[in-house]
Amino acid sequence: MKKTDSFEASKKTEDLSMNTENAEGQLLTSNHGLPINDDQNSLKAGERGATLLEDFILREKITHFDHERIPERIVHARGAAAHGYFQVYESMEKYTKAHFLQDPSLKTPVFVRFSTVAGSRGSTDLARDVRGFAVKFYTEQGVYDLVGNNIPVFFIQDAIKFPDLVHAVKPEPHNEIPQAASAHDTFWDFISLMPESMHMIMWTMSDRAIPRSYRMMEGFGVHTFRFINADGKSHFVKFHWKPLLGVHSVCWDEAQKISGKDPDFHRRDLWEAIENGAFPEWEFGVQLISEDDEFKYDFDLLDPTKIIPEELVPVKKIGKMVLNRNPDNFFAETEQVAFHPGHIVSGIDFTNDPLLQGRLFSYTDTQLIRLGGPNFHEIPINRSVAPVHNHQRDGYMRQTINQGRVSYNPNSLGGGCPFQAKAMQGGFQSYTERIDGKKIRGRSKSFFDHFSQATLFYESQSEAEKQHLTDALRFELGKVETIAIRERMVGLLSQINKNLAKNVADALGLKVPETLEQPVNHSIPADGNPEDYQPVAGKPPVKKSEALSMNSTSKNTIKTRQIAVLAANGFDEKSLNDFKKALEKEGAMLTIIAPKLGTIKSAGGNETKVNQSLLTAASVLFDAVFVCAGGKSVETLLEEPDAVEFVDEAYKHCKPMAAVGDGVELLKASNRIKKELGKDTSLPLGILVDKSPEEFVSAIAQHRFWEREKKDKHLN
Ligand code: HDD
Repeated sequence: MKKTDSFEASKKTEDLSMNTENAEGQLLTSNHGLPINDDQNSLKAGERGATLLEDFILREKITHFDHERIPERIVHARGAAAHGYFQVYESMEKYTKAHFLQDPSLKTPVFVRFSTVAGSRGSTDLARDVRGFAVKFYTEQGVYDLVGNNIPVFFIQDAIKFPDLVHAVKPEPHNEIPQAASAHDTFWDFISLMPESMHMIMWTMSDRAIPRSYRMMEGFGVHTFRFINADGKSHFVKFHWKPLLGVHSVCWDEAQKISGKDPDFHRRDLWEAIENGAFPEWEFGVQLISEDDEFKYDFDLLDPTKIIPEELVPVKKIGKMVLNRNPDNFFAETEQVAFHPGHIVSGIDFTNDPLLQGRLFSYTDTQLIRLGGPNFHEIPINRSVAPVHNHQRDGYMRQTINQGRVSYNPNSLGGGCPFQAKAMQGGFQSYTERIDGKKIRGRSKSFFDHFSQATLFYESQSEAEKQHLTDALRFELGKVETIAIRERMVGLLSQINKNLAKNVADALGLKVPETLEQPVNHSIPADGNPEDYQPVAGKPPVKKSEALSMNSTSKNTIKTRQIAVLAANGFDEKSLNDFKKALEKEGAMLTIIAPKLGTIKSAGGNETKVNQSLLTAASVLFDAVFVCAGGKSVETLLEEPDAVEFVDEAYKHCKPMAAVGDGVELLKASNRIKKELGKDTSLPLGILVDKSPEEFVSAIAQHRFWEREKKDKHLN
């Protein structure tokens, strides 16, 4: 029995089981149930003869194969997903009547898909990119989709700009280059003309865009939504997912190398954690704002390029989500799942955020082409566990067999069924928001402060994070060929932080203009007066926000961390066993890496299984390195250039490393480490020689020792 089977079968799992198929012990058949006798040869006219058109078995097999592919998602094509459940901590009745947020004993099944945005289905997981974080709740009142990202803001303020944004970031249309990367001219051309994207750019250039794992990312609903309670009272709400493992990232050099060594790194990580029973968990948080406070802030709650700093409105944790089951079939579930921000339930409603309003159109529309017609809600993974009764009929691939002659409302022949649901029966009623205004194509002036929250984000980062953000901009703009685009970007960055602009400009061989002119907003109507569309200088809502820095994330666990153990014949068994015991007790996973596969013998003659050879393993795929003691073992490793490179790279990527006894000699074989070890008697940060396993556990929990990196002089 698989570990995951032992978990309480959710309602959705039961529902899916009606469509699951298992061929174990069964005969091979055609799609129509005919047992097949020969699946090796087509039907021919004579042994060497031509294949006959009559061969319906061949034709069925090839035809089905020819039609196996569906269009990939226009964005978020690359993804991985898992099943799980959500449970609220206490009733949220005061704020919302949403059924799944009332009863702490209720487990609502969920299906969650994580994704990158720009790359195609087969692209690398480690692209510098936003990550999608889409949650489908199968509630007793119908499907609720929270279609969010791992970044709380967006590039643009109005959905009408979405096709432009996506065309700019996707591979360039003339040569389809580059794949899954924003580091090219068309992306930065667009961005440099859209000052509203600056806050999001700070996030996407930060290490948040290269997560260590899907399991170590935050999620955000981005828009301001509404909670509506049973009395019809509304509160504005922002949604958050906070991972229990903390928020962690890799560094850019590592990300690029992982892309080669294991492009499925995040997909594999999620899959393996669940198979190993280390179920990923997130707390669900809400920021609640009363209706009366709609205009209390300097920014507009409807503007999706703004956050509400947690210092102003704290995140109230109201529940937990656990992912405990991998999909049975990638295509049927992960590929065919169809999310839509418009799938909501009573107790939750939209606001007039113009980005959200456009999304409400786009998602159903895209599923119609991607999944081939209007019945995609019947595909098992999309099917509601709440019963579905209405007068919608027919269309391609209809599964439901509706009985009776009535498919209209009102009707008397069907006794008026199905009945409209009263509010008390869960019938959805839109919030009766008062709207007074002229019909205009335009944007509210309250959306025009494009820089203050970008500044807040930058200034809330730790030194190391600022350095990484600067380096990311240097990299991305360094790949841009058009000098004018780089110059425009330096101009925009100087509105955010002068040192940031200077440090980026230096690397690009540019100068920051002495006098900082207001940047021109090119995103204006043809007859618009440019004066009316210039960004306004706002004040950051708070000076610094700790929640924006990954440095302040929880660093109290090493659960599921991957530890590389370097050893060869002659290793010291006791030191390995001591470390293994202590690390595994805390939930870390050890991989024994030796020059060759098979087994290695300890100095005492006992054999241990090798999990990977130096050929298949790579330092970038691990969180920390342990070098075993044992003179002969270390001697063998020293002769292996791959072993030396392994520790050298782990050092470069600021990972915790431990060596016992002669193991330190392998560390010294790396020039970088030798130089640092030689500096004074104290060891460089995160390097533990002859220390206890417990000290290594604490070091791994720190994730990285960024202090080892070279820093720019002017960072702040
Ligand atoms: Fe979107 C997919 C998240 C703006 C149009 N979006 C998609 C997915 C996520 C998001 C996570 C993948 C869902 C899955 O795993 O299947 N999108 C966002 C967020 C946005 C956002 C957080 C801003 C706050 N999106 C956005 C706009 C539009 C779209 C403004 C169009 C006007 N998004 C789509 C889409 C996709 C999609 C084209 C592609 C595949 C799909 O819907 O099912 O309709």
